[in-house]
Amino acid sequence: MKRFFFSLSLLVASGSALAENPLVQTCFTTDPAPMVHGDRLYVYTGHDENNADFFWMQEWRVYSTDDMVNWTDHGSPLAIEDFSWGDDRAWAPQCVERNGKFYFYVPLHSKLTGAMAIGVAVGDSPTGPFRDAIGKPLADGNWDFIDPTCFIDDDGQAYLYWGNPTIYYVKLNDDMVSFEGEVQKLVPDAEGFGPGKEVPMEPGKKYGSSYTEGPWFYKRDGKYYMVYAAGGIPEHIAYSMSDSPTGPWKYMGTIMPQKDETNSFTNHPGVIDYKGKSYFFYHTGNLPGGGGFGRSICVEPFEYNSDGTFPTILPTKEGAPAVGMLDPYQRVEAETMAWSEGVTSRQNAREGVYVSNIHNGDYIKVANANFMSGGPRTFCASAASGLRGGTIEVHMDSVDGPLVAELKVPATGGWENFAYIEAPAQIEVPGMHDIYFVFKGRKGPELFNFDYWQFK
Ligand code: FUB
Repeated sequence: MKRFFFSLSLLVASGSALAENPLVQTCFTTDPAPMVHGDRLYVYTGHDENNADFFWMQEWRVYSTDDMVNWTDHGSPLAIEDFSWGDDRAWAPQCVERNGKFYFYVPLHSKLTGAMAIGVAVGDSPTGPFRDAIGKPLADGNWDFIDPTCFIDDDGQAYLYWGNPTIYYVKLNDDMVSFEGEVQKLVPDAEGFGPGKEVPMEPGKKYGSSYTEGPWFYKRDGKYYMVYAAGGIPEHIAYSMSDSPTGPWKYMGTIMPQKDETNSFTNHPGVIDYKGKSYFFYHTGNLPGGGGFGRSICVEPFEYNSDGTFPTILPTKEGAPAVGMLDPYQRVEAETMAWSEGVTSRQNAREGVYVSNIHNGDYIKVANANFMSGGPRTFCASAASGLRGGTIEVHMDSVDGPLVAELKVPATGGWENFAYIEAPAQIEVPGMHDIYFVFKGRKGPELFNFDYWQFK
């Protein structure tokens, strides 16, 4: 089959795909911490439990993209059980790379002190596996000890900041898992971190500043930025700037105002540049069934003002435009998706992450697939069913758009007995399309699990 490769920039410019917020629909995801490695953007998250009444969080998760619209679920490479000294509250993480190792800083509840602590795990790849790097907390013993943020300065000095509502920091040693001396304490004041509001139930008394939690520390064009959740509950996102990595800090104002329509009393920032554009990550409670303890990560594109300050960034449903496209003639993991309804993901040692909990009428959307000029001829997928299976209908551009293929998934003798199955393509669909995998079968039970797909 002859295929023509058009200029990437031409096709991307003409593509209209947008990241849809929230970015992940298969489970609740919180506290986004972006990191660029190679040509991919990774986002490390927490995971709110279904029907939770507090932040009873048990694991951290990783997602990645190379086009800002299709996100791949890498599962959970780190959880509370990986820290022998921890027992609960897998809160806001950040992962950074140094010398080919990936350092995953996390807050969790410590069995040693009965309070929160900062832990550090290490892995050889951005998706893990990760292991507790030191077998004990990096910093322990204080309810303030949450939400670590790490930045490695141009001179190689790494800084770790954290804290709610006090800010703490250390200069990490080159090993990234230890530091010399005492933890430094920075009590945020109004000049550095904005005016504090009144303390509820204590008329006339004000908090010392607007800083609340969730710091995100980085440097851009010689200036240091601290972006954070502010204003107490409900939170908005504000920022401060400095000429030095350890302050003094100057309050610079609000980035994302508190909006009732975010349906979450917390918010949490992560800021990064990727493929020449700037992105602001945050979370809302806007997945169906979500709320203050059922949050979901989102992204907005933005441009810094010419003086390096932030514009106001508002939460949207649309998110960020595509900066790339997907090749449907390569194997694509089923857990790579722009949007989905009804399905969740699971992972095992052999397949890694796969799509599960598939019922009649559920679907997955994959955006900006470039079929080029002449195909496809065949649709292939790997799926498993411990019952009677079902059908993957492959539609273009909407759930009831042109039908390209109908792939019958048989009973494979087990929910993890994956079989490779092919179906002929019924029509040609040259050019750029959004692909919809619409799942059909008996109404009621789970139909099958879905590991990967490819067109030929
Ligand atoms: O996700 C648990 C906690 O909620 C985080 O540590 C805070 O930043 C807030 O988002």
